[in-house]
Amino acid sequence: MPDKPRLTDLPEWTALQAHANALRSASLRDLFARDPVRGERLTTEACGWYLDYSKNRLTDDTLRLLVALAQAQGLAPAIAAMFRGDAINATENRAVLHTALRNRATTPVLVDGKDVMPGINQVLDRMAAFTRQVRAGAWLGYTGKPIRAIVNIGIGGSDLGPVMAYEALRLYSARNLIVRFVSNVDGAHFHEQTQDLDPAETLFIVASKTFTTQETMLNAATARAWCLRALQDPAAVARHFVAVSTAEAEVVKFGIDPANMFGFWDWVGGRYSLCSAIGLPVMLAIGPERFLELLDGFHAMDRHFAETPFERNLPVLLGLIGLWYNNFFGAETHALLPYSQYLSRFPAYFQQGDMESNGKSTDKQGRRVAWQTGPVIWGEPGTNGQHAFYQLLHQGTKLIPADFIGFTQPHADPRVRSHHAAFMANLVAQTEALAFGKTADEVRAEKTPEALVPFKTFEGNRPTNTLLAESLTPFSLGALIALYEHKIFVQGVLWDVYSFDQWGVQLGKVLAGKVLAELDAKAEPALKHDSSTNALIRRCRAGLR
Ligand code: G6Q
Repeated sequence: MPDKPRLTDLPEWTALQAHANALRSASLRDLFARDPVRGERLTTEACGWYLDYSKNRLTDDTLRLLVALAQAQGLAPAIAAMFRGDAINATENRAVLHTALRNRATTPVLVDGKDVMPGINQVLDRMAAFTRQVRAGAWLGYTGKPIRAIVNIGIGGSDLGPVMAYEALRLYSARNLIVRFVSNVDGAHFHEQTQDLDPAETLFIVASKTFTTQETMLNAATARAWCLRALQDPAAVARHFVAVSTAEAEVVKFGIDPANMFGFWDWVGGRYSLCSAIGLPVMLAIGPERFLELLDGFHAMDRHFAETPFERNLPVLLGLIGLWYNNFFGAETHALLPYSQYLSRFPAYFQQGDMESNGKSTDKQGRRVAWQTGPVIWGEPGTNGQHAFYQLLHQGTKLIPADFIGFTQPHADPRVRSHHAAFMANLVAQTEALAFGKTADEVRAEKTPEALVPFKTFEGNRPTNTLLAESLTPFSLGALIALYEHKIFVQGVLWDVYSFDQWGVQLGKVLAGKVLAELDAKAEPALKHDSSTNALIRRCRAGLR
């Protein structure tokens, strides 16, 4: 069979390149002047989210050409293959079915000929029953005290999603439950997250797909020792530890009763696992009903993604626009700027989601790609970011496309309702300033001394998307997360990379094991690394002794 044509050899790619060259000097000022309704036309809405993509350096032709590229790269069959449960994670020979986890319609989804939906719903029911017990104070610790604090121990995909969603949905959370997260193997994290807790009232969730991750296992062992030092009986583990994992044998080996284990499956990738039992701390915080609303939001966006023509499909549009700057304008990074303090961990969550998925340089045929793949994803909530790094967005030499995410309705707390106009004014003003800047003549018209004019001029033409929903609810959060998950999928298909493996994480894990043995060795080990690594190991050994 002849090799699949490379992305950059496709006529659709060449057409985009020519189009990009023609459009390179176009300014958003001109594009808006030419079309007075551009800001209403280049918008679309789904699942409660309004997307305004008019402040991008593109025309109707750009979108037509980008959609043609998506079609040439087989985006439609790729979407169908994911939802159908094909083993699209080919390097690990696995299906990719986070969409089944929130398939609220419960239509059958087959993996190896078996419907996975009954298993998914059974785990959700068990999570809900457990959650109700804990929240009602009926799940008692070993000494008979109800649980007051939940500590989730996990890292990466078993931490970032729950942390982000817990923060995002604080408004909906039970305020009498303390919910904490320990991820870092730096002992300081465990120390700070537990030093004010009482082991008799604390429940640990050990969340690890593999149950072999070094950081999580060390933190879990420390938690168990801390608990048993206070409670003095190994039987206490059953009341104070539950596990979320795919690896029952490892969970048992650790000493957790399988009756206290909530399972998931190898077709759920770590960074896509929030809707699985990995979401247990979120369910404990907000309750089962709200958790199901979160899943409903995910599901609504899944349906939108699977069923909507590309031209009006939110994840497809975000994916294509991102590719436009990444591959035709040399943009190296992409900023996520939520105007919501509750979404403070959203950029970090999708930093992993995006960079671990599309930070690849080998195409699906095993060849080195000849095009740019995933961008660096970063960001902080507004307005804080405005007083920190936005200077570079406005006047730096780099092109940084950015997504502004906000909510139109004010916070429910009457004391702060009046903040919202000021908050949203900033969001809107930033996108306006980035797009249209300020010309030298406009600066002069403000009677600015001539020497200062170049410094106070803003080129503008900095592209942004704006995403608005009415309010941050479990449903709108679910839809937003699914939107970005599918954006990543779209880009992975177009760049022809496997988005659902993460071999790049393995090398460091293996080497850390080797170095750990050398740090722990009683006798001076014969170090065979390079001179820098050897010297660092010797210095660390000296500190450890
Ligand atoms: C996510 C990655 C990675 C993983 C962690 C934790 O997609 O695979 O972040 O989630 O390494 O792994 P465990 O859940 O197996 O502990």
